[in-house]
Amino acid sequence: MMTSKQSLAALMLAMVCSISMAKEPLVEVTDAWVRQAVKGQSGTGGFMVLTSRVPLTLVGFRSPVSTSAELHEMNMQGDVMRMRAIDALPLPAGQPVALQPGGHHLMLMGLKRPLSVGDHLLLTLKLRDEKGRLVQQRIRVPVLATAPAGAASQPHR
Ligand SMILES: [Cu+2]
Repeated sequence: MMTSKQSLAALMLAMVCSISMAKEPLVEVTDAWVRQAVKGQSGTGGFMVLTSRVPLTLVGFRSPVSTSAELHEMNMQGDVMRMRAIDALPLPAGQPVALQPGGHHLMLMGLKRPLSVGDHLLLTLKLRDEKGRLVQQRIRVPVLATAPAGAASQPHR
């Protein structure tokens, strides 16, 4: 038999749990993956599709496995594909925005360890809302050798 103090604590815990369960992440992240990196390799790319529920701007990433995590874009300059860091990528409400090979992507630089297929790593998305407030969302991303099947707009079977 629970004391009233214990049952109150249990009730409060249940309330806290239901609140945090109900709070869905602002950004739905699908097909996220980071490309494997062998020993001695200093950087690698990360890819995902981001669909925000409200208008947000992606302003960067953070990961415990690398000293920096930049948002990059790729552009053709003449015949040469070049990439450069950008500060922000708009995420319009309800519209999927793809970070993919050959386009916008996440660049992990200064890798602290090799990333092997089967590993998972934590990534923090740094986002800014329309009022300029910083919102952070944490995701868990698998390490793969190539893009997951179905990532390229093919319907799921
Ligand atoms: Cu890059």
